[in-house]
Formats: sequence, structure tokens, C-alpha cells
Amino acid sequence: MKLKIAIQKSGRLSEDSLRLLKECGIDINNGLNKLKTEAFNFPLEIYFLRDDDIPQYIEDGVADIGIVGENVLLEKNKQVKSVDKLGFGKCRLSLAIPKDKYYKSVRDLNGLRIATSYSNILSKFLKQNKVKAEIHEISGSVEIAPSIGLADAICDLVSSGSTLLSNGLKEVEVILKSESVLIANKKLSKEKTELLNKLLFRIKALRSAKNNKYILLNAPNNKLDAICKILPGMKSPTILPLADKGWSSVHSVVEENQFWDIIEKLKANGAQGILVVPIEKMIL
Ligand code: PRT
Ligand code: ZN
Repeated sequence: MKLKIAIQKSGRLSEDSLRLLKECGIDINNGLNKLKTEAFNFPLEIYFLRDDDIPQYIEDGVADIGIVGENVLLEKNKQVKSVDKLGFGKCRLSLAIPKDKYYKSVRDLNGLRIATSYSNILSKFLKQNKVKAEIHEISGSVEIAPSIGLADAICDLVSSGSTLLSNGLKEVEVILKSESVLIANKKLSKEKTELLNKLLFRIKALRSAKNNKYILLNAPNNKLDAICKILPGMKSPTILPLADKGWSSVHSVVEENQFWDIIEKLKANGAQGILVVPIEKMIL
């Protein structure tokens, strides 16, 4: 029995999806232009699909789990479970209008024609904001719709904003902030749920590792108490004596977002020779 995962065949999520599997220690035979492949060392079958089709395949149980952007998940509105956020493919779904047009609030969207590939999310947003506008569903090159007279505004994905800029548009509302998510069929068997949990365990270990750094430093023994108070560590810091009498080496794990604060305090408390090392996996 194998767990079947659907990932994007070719597009912005493909590379990161494959990298995630690789970092989870799953080796796959990734021949070009394949629709399906298997892992060598994990009971996993990989399906390569268009991202738009993935939620449906998962709902139907053709695949058990999959990776898509939250934008696709919400637009398709299929009966699937979102099990984890994966942190890549970050973007926002925004409304944009020609840059010289007046805009103060959502009310200014009343009566406009808005081109989008996200008509479900957009119509919900318009309804919530009591705006009456006309939605033009188009499947690609949404950003050129205003300049060719097809629409007055667009609702599309934005990441750097350069596509909007080069089409003379300005972003006026963010409807949704999106990133890639792992989704799953709602009725996975017990065996498949166990495999999914194994995978989630590995993903979590990767995430913790990325958010933490291993830190080594030397300190005079009379400063150890103060230094240990600054360092959180997984349990408590490791202290090893140095050959040089009166000195110790201190090892610990520090969270990325507290990192610079902690380094400054360590230095102020007499730490020397501070080394910072990335962590590959971290099991708590
Ligand atoms: O063929 P398939 O249907 O599988 O692929 P696709 O063409 O529908 O999707 P793809 O590969 O473009 O995007 C896949 C997913 O990546 C999306 O569903 C989002 O979740 C995520 N993502 C992240 C993005 C972007 N960033 C993004 N910038 N998807 C699209 N864009 C496009 C946007 O549509 C616009 O045309 O990039 C342009 C804007 O980029 P900036 O940087 O100029 O603002
Ligand atoms: Zn698509």
C-alpha cells in the first residue's frame, strides 16, 4: 500500500514541492515528462498534475494528499482537509486598477468590470463588502485586461508587484494572503493516515531546524551562570571544559528570530569565539 501525493507538474510550486520531499529524505525517480513516479525509500507514489486539478483529485480519492496554493484551495472549494502550511509559494490575491484612477475604498469598485481567474473568491469578497461589480472570468494574462478595454480592474495574484507596475496598474486591496499548503482526502484509511503522519513529522522536523541555529561559544567559567541564563537550549545548554583552565565551551540551540538579541547579550556577558551552525533536522 502506498500513499499517493499530487504535486504541480510544472510551475511555481514544482521545484519547492520536490525539494520538500527530498529534504524529508524521500528519493524519487524524477524522469522528465512523467505523469507518475514512485519513491525508492518511502511508500509514496507521486502524481504530476496541473495545480487547478489537484483539489478535485484529492476529493475523489484519486490522490490521497497534495500540495497547492491556498488561493487554489479556496477558489476550488472542494471537500478536502488542509493539514499543514508549507511556507513556500507566498503571494497575495489582490485587486488592482489603472494607476491614474481614483481609489479611496472598496465602494469605488461599484459598477466596475473586474477581470479575474478567481471568480469564487472575488464574488465572496464583493458580497462581504456589499459591492456590486461585474466579474469577467478569464483564465490567463489577466493583467492586460484593462489596457485592452476588457475590464476596469483586475483581481490577480501578486508577489513582487512588478507585473502590475509594468502594466500600469496599482494594487488597491489585498483579498487574500496565500502560501502553499498540504491538503488531504477527508477519509484516509488508518494505514494511509499513519504514512501521512510520518511525512508530517518529517516536515515539522525540517521546519524546526530551519527556525533554529546551533550555537557554540567559549566563556570564562565565572561567567557561565550569566551566559546559561541567556541561552534557552532544547533542555539546557551543554557545557564542556576547555583544555585552557578556567574556560568552557557552551553549546546550545537558538531560535532564528531571537538570534541577534541573544548574540549581543552573550558578547556583553563575556562570550568569545561564537560559532553559529545551521541545523539540518531537529526532533523535539
Ligand atoms: O499549469 P498550472 O495550472 O499547474 O500552473 P499555473 O500557471 O496555474 O500556476 P503557477 O505555476 O503560475 O502558480 C502556481 C501557484 O504559485 C499559484 O497558485 C500561487 O499559489 C503561487 N504563486 C506565488 C504565484 C505567484 N506567486 C505569482 N506571482 N502564482 C502566480 N503568480 C503570477 C501572477 O498570476 C502574475 O501573473 O505572477 C505574476 C505576478 O508576479 P509579480 O512578481 O510580478 O507580482
Ligand atoms: Zn493553474
